[in-house]
Amino acid sequence: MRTTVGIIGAGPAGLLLARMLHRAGVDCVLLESRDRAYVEERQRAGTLEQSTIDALRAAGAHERLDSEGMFHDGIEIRFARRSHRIDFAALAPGRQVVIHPQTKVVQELIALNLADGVPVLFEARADRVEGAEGDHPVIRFTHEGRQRALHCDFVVGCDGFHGISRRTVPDALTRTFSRRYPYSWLGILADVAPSCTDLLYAHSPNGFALHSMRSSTVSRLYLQVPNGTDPGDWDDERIWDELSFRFAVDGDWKLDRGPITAKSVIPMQSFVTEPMRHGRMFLAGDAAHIVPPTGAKGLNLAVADVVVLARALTAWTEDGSTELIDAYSDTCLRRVWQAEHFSWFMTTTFHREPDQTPFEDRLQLTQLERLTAGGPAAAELADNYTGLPIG
Ligand code: FAS
Ligand code: PHB
Repeated sequence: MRTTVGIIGAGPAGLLLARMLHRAGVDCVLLESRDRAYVEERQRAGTLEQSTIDALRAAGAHERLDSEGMFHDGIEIRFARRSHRIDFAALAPGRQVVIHPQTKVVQELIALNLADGVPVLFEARADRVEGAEGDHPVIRFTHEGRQRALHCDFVVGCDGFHGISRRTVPDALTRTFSRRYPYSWLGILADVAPSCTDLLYAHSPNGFALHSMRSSTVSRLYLQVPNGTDPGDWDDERIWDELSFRFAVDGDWKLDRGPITAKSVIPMQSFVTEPMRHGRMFLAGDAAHIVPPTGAKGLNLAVADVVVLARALTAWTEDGSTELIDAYSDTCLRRVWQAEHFSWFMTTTFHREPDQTPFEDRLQLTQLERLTAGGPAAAELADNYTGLPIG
């Protein structure tokens, strides 16, 4: 097989890149190791920032977003039994976020790519990338029990944190930066209407909790738990009791309960690899960086990477120019590190470390007071949360 751009991974990054390249007339082939049903049903992100909304609209991949998405002009922050709203309309005029699950984004992008005849090969596992240092890289992959080769001009690793593409880069040529957090999230899906209008982030003496949603009848909630927590140790009543404690606020608000239909524990890690390029292979999305989900940036960073890369690969195809290709890694990393900092900031402000001291408790409360006082700290939060412009 031969193509201009060989893409590894049919997550949001790979699927959106394939659509943008196809619409720009650039040939590509997308290899995905899992089957279509698995990829379409994997529960993950839920919040899209303005730049992602804009990118999906520009790529003609917004029909379900605009018809099913739950658009929000703010978030709620709760601590010390008080609630505060971060008003995006006032602090980041013209920018919103939308609750639109990653599953729906992926489903729409798969349908659009297949309808346009973009070669998306499911159950096609990339085993290694050869010749990335030269002008004709090859992806060796296994599909339908056969060893096959995809000859490319460029390879893009959109294969997530556990994929193979990052490992193709020699250790001596890469720098990695990482932090693991001493806590995880227990995430649930529940058949109950959300008890809040906007996303609700709560700091409490027992730790962090987040109330999100998937529809007017399905809620998505998370609570901080110790690393290594077994979801089986948390029955519905224990989960709802603990969430009610963490969301407690003066007044008559209460957390509505319902049957929990899914439970999972999500570890928290910050990670960046530099550079995001090795010869004719580029890394995009979780293959290059991950963030703790507190800032809702993971999916959004993946989108921003491929928007930058699609422009660069299209320019090369049109006139052989390499300026944008050569700038790809630095352009993306500037924004990646902004999002890494914001995600670290949100995570360490809202979560209680296992050995946290009373002094650190007070620092967190002081930081939360600054964020909710409506001044520059609130503006910076709104700016980051609704998404910085894509470079
Ligand atoms: P993805 O990991 O989505 O996709 C990579 C794809 O590559 C997968 O389909 C995989 O099967 C495929 N692949 C891997 N190796 C391959 C190989 N050798 N050959 C072929 N294909 C291969 N972000 C948020 O903003 N908010 C959240 O709440 C949130 N929750 C998360 C929960 C979990 C459990 C995880 C793991 C992540 C979460 N994230 C969240 C982050 C997540 O949404 C990612 O940022 C997003 O999926 C990144 O998209 P991609 O870079 O496309 O990678
Ligand atoms: C979600 O809806 O899954 C979600 C929302 C905001 C976050 C993390 C997850 O910060």
